Amino acid sequence: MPNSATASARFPDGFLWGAATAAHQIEGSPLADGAGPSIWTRFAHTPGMIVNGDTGDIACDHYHRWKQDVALMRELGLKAYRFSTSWSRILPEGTGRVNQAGLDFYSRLVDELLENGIEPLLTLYHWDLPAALDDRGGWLNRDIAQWFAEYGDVLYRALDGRVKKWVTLNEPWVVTDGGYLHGALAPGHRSKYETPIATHNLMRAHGAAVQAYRATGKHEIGLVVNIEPKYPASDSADDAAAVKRAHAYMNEQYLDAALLGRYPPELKDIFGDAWPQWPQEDFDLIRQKLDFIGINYYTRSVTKAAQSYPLDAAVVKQPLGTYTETGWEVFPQGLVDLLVWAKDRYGNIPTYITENGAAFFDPPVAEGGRIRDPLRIDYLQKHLGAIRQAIAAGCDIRGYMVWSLLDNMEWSLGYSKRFGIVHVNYGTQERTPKDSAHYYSKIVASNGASLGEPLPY
Ligand code: PNW
Repeated sequence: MPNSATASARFPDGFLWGAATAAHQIEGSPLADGAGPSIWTRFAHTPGMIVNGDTGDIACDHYHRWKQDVALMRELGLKAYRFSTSWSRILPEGTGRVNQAGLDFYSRLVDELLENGIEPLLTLYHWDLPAALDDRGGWLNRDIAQWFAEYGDVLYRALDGRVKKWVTLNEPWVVTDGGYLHGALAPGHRSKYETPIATHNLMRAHGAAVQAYRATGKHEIGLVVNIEPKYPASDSADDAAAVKRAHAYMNEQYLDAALLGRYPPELKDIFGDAWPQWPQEDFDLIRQKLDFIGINYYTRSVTKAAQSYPLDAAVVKQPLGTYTETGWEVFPQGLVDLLVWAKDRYGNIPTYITENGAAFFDPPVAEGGRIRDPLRIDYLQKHLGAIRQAIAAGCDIRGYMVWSLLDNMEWSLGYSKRFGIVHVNYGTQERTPKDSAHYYSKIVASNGASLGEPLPY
């Protein structure tokens, strides 16, 4: 049995090493060249919604610096790049008229990636819904399944073949929990009644976009979810029940729908009279054959029964735990546990880790342009070790995308948290690879063999 501490254990041949970003978080220029506004353009311009009043208007200016950013990826030796397209750049009204200039931006980016030997992984929806569609009800309108499939179809026709790995949605749980239940993310609603409807329409849209892909696309398409394993705070029956609720709500809800064609029964207990009955034909649409799943992993939570809305569960902070700057516990074993759980529950579907990474305070750029970020290196080393353990346990893990290539706009936290392996100076837009980028680059070049070497600190 390969052991996570074995220096020589490489990853499987062809393992896809890369980095991830999302359109709204890095591009800037959200209204350039005929693009329509998205709900994030609107949300960020609503006073009080984002830390420090930050917006995505400039972000990392990737909209103008994409070529330089691809060159940077090449210097780091990345084999893949996961990014998202902005729906309202391509369809300013969300449906109907195509804005060719928006489509061309992504077409050039894809060409540049391919010329540099970097495989593109394209996510259709990373949270920036066209504002024009939000005005028509957004994720609460059942028609959105067709709107989303139409948007997907425009991209499939333009890019399939050059893009061979497609993702429908990024993290539907965050879209609904943040956007429709607690209101911390766009569009900022707070409704227990809307939440299951938004979830269901996201999943219908996912199904419709996969169906549309099968009609024109020739490669692979999947779904990306965030999974946060839940562990009980005690051995009490109440805490065990709280863990079951939290796990069903966050982890099972979306994969059960997409892969098993149903929702877990705990959701009815959580949402009570706000939980609708859906027709069987909806599940026939939602449940499509997927070529892979993507899993985003950041942390676990230790969970106890507590009065909370609507879950009746709370996270228990670990006195001996290590926490990142977003308050997330560093817990690599959770990644092993969840990958084994997913394999056992859903069958061994080819899986990519589509996001994993950490926000830590970085010191200022030192002489020689060096940025020392030992905590991020430690985080990466431990989580890659966890992936190797999961592979040894039989999980079909095909690749890893670090979150994130660049420091960027961390949604409602604005620019206050830095997840990049590359530092961005938002004044000058200068990019400086942190020590973690050099560390990761070696891992990529050695297909994981350098993971066993002593850390550079
Ligand atoms: C992901 N949670 O979001 C997103 O896909 C990225 O865009 C984001 O920048 C990154 O993680 C870091 O936050 C998440 O509360 C947001 O469990 C919240 C959670 C998980 C993922």
